[in-house]
Amino acid sequence: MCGIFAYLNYLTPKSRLEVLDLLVTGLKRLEYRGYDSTGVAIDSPDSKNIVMVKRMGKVKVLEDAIQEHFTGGEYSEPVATHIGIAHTRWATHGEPCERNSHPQRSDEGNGFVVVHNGIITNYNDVKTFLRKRGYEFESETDTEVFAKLVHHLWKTHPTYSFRELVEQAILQLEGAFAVAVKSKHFPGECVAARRSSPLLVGIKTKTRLATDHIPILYGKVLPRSDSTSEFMPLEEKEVEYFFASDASAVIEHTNRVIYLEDDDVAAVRDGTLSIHRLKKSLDDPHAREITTLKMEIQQIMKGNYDYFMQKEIFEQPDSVVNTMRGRVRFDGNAIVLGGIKDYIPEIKRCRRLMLIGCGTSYHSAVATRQLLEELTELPVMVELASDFLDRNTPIFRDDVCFFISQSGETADTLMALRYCKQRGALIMGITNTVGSSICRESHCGVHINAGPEIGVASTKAYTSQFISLVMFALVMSEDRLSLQQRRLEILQALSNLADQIRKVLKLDSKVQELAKDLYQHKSLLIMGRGYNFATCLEGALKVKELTYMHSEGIMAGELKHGPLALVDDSMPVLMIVLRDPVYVKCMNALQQVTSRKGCPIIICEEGDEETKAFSSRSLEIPRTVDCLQGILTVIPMQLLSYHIAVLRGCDVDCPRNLAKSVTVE
Ligand code: G6Q
Ligand code: GLU
Repeated sequence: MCGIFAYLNYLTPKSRLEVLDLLVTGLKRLEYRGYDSTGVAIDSPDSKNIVMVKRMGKVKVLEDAIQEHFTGGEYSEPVATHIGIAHTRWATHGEPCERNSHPQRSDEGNGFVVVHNGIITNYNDVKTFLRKRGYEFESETDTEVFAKLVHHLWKTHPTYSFRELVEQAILQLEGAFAVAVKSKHFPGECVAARRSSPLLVGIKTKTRLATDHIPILYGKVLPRSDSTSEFMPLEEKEVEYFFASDASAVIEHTNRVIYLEDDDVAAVRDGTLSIHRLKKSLDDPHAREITTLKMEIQQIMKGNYDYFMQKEIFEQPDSVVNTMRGRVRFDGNAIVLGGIKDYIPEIKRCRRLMLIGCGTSYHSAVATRQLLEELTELPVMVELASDFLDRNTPIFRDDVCFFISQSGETADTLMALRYCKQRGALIMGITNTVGSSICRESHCGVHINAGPEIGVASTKAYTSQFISLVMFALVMSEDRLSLQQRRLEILQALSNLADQIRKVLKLDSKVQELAKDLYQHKSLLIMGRGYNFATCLEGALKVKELTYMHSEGIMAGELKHGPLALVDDSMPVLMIVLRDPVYVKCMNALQQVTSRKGCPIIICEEGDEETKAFSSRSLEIPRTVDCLQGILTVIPMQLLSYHIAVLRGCDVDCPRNLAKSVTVE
């Protein structure tokens, strides 16, 4: 859930102040992942001790504290080799406060300090074990047991290398986590490991590396004094390493990264990186590949926008095109999804499609279900990952299961994936994050290519997920003669989508005016049905998470079964009424609302005077094919929640209690 960032410079002199600067910048890039408290650890000026600064609150608070704390001239002296670790937390165990912030330490002398992402589930047992051996705990975190366990192992196994100590500790722990560890007993060394939480290593050298592969090593570790011959022979001497929870924190330094896999332990000693596996399995590769990232630094900067979310909303004309780029050929009406094309015959033979995700990603499944049913002629089940797991849902070998996730790391979705994989289903990942766990564990999939999404509230990922699923439906119906007319109509609409989104974005100032009417209210009901029901759910989620107002997405068909009782002249209501197959039914709902003195804001089609006449406040959006309308209707909802949040003084990019990547169940 949190952000881990560590930086090791080997024979590349940097002052501690420069190192701190790098650490803080790294944390700022990761802040969207969790942001209730932060901390850093670096070497003391004589390099014999470790100094930590921790603060409650956001990275800015830590940055100010660092400026106050590290004032001495000795912090400006260059050091040839140094390792600093840093963390931005999203508390799971223990309230957010300085004491519970990371790095957590092994003892008063800061022998081992650790930053940790995720949860150690058996921490209580380990705590009891350590308490019996005299350890006293100073925080409520699960993390602290890790630091103290490493310390205990160090005392009882004095010949173990740093990596071996960390490995041995991890073998005793259960849960889903990633860690980076620093020790004053092993200066200049860093060890990092992952199990179910993301972690990557960035490598920066002056010239290109001699190899693109880091061999994987197993078994006994050499004692500390032994030669380093078992390590990867990096020919470069001067080298910098970055350990981070995701690529956005390293991209400004290097585009060469290794994505660690579960049970990998990465260790740097004498400037050399080695990767070890905790357990050997038959299908393990022999090496981890160094990947070259294509991401640009500008992609993760805010540019002229006030917030990342705002930037990401306005990027949608481009991001939807990027999702289709190289896949949809509008001239020949052909669609190729490279990541699944070899599996299409198998998918066509399946018993049913299961679409599984959480939050916004789940809503993209709701939005496209009807079209998938129509174009694949298969039963389509749409599932919230958490509920799907709670129910122990029956899964069969001839099921095709889609896992939809922007981050590709959401724990519930990943658990559901593993559950289905074990039962022999075909696993398809729909993610935005190349190299993420969901990507790697899927048999096949579609990268939605929306570009990095930093704002915690998902916007452009939703529209790109939507389009990816539409493209899949089009691929599945390629050889159905009876569906060709429908396919052409959709392809035609896809080619106009970017321009239509631009048009919708022009409603921004009008939406801002509506936000002024709404922001002091306590609640907002959003009603619609058919292809636009998903927009109601997604709009209500955006309003809740960004503005802390109550909001509900209501299926208009359900109105008279209960929700109508909420409607009176003071309840804010927004209704989506488009000229699609359920228009008449939506009009009935509109009448039911207005006859209870409700004054709904209406989202309708451009020039639809008849519908507009029902309200003094409306937003007109361009007409497109029914199954793509949801892309155009969700954008005013994204803008509306954004403007209400700004007016209410909420932190748009970092809503309270939330984090971008939910790597805990
Ligand atoms: C919404 C949030 C959230 C998100 C889920 C699933 O604005 O971003 O609902 O969609 O937490 O996340 P992934 O798509 O990364 O799996
Ligand atoms: N479980 C740890 C804690 O509560 C780490 C949480 C995180 O991932 O930020 O401190």
